[in-house]
Amino acid sequence: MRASTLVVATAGLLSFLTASAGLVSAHAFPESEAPAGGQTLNEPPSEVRIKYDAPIEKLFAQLAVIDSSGQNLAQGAPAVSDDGYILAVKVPRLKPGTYVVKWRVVGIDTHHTEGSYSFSVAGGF
Ligand SMILES: [Cu+2]
Repeated sequence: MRASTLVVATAGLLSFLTASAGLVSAHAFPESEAPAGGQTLNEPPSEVRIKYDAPIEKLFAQLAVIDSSGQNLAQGAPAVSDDGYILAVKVPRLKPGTYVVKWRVVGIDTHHTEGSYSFSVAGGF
């Protein structure tokens, strides 16, 4: 009983904090990623895509897909959707292995955010 009350209170506080932060700034953080961080895919993806929780500036968006030898396999500059929420870049057919996605964006409030995560492509048969 007490435990569930605590969970509800914590969730309420978190949403309050999130709402407050949203009023003060619009730092852009990933809302979802495809492939997702930690995911292992049987079929290699044709692109890497990140959806942000706030619009980003097209001009400063960076997205790299780095293989185990340190090479960036992203094909050209990443594209930003018209509404500014989605950053995506094409990749060649990825071999089995683990890839690190590194992103760096500037929100429309001019604040920059950055991060990285990895995903894997399953080994051959
Ligand atoms: Cu900000």
